[in-house]
Amino acid sequence: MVKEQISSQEAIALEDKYGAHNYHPLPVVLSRGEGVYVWDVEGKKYYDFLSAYSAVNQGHCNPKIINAMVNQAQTLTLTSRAFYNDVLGKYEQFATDFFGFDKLLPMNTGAEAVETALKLCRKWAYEEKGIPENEAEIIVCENNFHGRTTTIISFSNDPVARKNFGPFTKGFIKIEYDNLLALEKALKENKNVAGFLVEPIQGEAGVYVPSEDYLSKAKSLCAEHNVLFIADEVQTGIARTGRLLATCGNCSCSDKNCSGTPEVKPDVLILGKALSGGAYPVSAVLADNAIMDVIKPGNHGSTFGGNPIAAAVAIAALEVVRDEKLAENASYLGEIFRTKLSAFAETNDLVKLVRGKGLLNAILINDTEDSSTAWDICIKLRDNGLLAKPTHGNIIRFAPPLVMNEEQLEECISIIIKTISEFKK
Ligand code: IF1
Repeated sequence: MVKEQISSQEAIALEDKYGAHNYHPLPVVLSRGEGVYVWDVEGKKYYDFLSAYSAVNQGHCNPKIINAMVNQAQTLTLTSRAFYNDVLGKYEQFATDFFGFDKLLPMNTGAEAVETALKLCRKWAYEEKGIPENEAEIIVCENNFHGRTTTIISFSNDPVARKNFGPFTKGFIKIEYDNLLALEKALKENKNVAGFLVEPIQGEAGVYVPSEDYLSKAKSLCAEHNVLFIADEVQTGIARTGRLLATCGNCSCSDKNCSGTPEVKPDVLILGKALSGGAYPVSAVLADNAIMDVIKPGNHGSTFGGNPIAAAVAIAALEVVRDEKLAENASYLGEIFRTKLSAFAETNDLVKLVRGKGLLNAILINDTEDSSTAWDICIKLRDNGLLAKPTHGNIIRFAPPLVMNEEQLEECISIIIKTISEFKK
């Protein structure tokens, strides 16, 4: 049956009546996406400045990715891992070479990949490091976001994500983000530390970019204490921050004058979101053999993990990142964005600061966390043809697809400046 067109109002009413209320979306109903643009059901065109939380780095409905998905979907969609298929091995070889690791464990969502990394780290700790079974501790950071499973929210400090979901999983030590002394103290005081799980930039917390040497020194401290450095690059990976990886481990982007932190190759790398360009749920955990080989048949798995469509889509998504030099583009456009928005912040009382890396940026609105100002500004941005959404309270995240060109970025900067300049509380 042809999809009958419904109005925005009807679509919102259907979701309200028949859908769980686990989100509070901005009131706009999208029906089409192409590159940096999305359209609502009434045909209004917008710049997408959220990119589905950095999953659509390669642009909406990227033709190369969609073609790979359609071709594979017409051939073989799912075998389960009970049998081999002819695409998974090719993808694993391509991706391990692309990111510089020996092996890849394929999953579907970011949270599943984070859970996989936690299990891998614990098993390595018991079997290789010799920590007594069930005694492993994993260090995590305050204000982290790693997903929504019960174990992952067990080490969250976001009351809205945690309340009434207990009892919680044990074995986690929380420290302040971007604080090397706190990490060193935790490593010295706890003899059973297996790993340190960290976001290279804390996205949901409000795009917190740590000190320049944080990641490299944290990795060194972990190495000193024989603790796995686990980088959650679900949001910062795949060229979003102006490099292939925010940890820049064995970067394969051609930007050799990369001014980023020295190579910080994680012991365990977690990817998701834009690993598929937003076309299909694809996530992965990468590690070298000394770590990944603790996983034996039957230890871990998933019905859809490593399915042929996911494998074909992920190869295409990574080829687009490489061939269209998306990391370099994100780095170049990000500089322009932060320079111009910072200059504007100097002249406007509503914007306290601008921060970010590559095309993962945010502005801090000069109002209280519980004010509706950031939300109200996003409503006006929507009216002016640009979609963005606040993270916590008074922070608006700006993360367009990395295929944006300079002319489009300049237009978006004008829309943002105009909207905020005209905004009346
Ligand atoms: C929501 C934002 C939140 C992530 C990192 C793992 C995951 C995510 C660093 C889990 C997912 C999404 C989830 C979505 C909103 C969005 C998000 F930061 F990206 F904006 F919540 F913090 N690691 N982030 O950012 O991946 O299981 O979702 O595939 O849950 O509301 P997932």
